[in-house]
Amino acid sequence: MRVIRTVGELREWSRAARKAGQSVGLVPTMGALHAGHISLVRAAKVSCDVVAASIFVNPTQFGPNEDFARYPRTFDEDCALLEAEGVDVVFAPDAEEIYPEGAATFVEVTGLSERLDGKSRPGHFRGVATVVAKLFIAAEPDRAFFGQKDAAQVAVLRRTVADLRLPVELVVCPIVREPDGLALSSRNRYLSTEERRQARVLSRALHAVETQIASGERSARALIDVAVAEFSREPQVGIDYVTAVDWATLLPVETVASGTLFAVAAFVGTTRLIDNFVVA
Ligand code: PAJ
Repeated sequence: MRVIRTVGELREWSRAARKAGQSVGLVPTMGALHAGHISLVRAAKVSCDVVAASIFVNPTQFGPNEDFARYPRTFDEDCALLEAEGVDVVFAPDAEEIYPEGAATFVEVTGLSERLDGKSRPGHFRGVATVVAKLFIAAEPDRAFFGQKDAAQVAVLRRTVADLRLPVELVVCPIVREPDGLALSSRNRYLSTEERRQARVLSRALHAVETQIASGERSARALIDVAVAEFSREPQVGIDYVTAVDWATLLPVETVASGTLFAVAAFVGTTRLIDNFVVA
């Protein structure tokens, strides 16, 4: 497995692969890899001839009071995991390679970027769209793999790819969970034992909503109330949002239907966790 540090080398590698008739897959990550990330790598391995994973803790997607400085960085362990999965290239640039001195160009997805996580994390999706566009321009992948776990991120990136007419197919992979339902996240490692227990309320609330949908409830208001009631059993957990939205526009719906995104975000201690499901 090759570790590449510069955009120029990554592009050279990708172009050589394409020239040899190979399809190129890209799995963008911020490292601190877990089974959720690995599921993306496996999906990439299945449908692409060669696979690059990027590891870059992107400073522009963190707010001034967020966890950029203490975000877990486990590069050696990450590389061992990726190598075991048969990844061909790890792209691990430093910040100056992605944001050269004086960098002033950003990708801004208006509207969408102010909804869901973008509402409580101003500037977050501008940072995400910018870094992912840069990764796509550098790696020129045929397909790029993302988790449904970050469903609003997926909506923003679909818009970016469509608007910039980037020649890349976005592949969205299912949420990988702990046995008790908690969605895997690099931030789960911030949780104390007690917070880890409290964190189960996110998936429990979603499960309660899914059960109501299965028995015929379609009113978004009623379904949100079901989720909020479940959250109220864990009063230490602070709701950021509980919402039913159109997955493309991230605008609220009144009636849920097939394809509606039902999403939650909540603070467990100081750790912000998210989870969702898409109505079948
Ligand atoms: P990161 O949080 O490292 O996540 C990398 C990818 O893994 C994302 O597409 C995310 O949705 C996916 N992922 C995380 N947890 C998952 C889970 N439990 N099941 C399935 N997939 C999961 O998302 C980012 O990094 C960054 O915003 C990035 C796109 C790399 C841009 O900096």
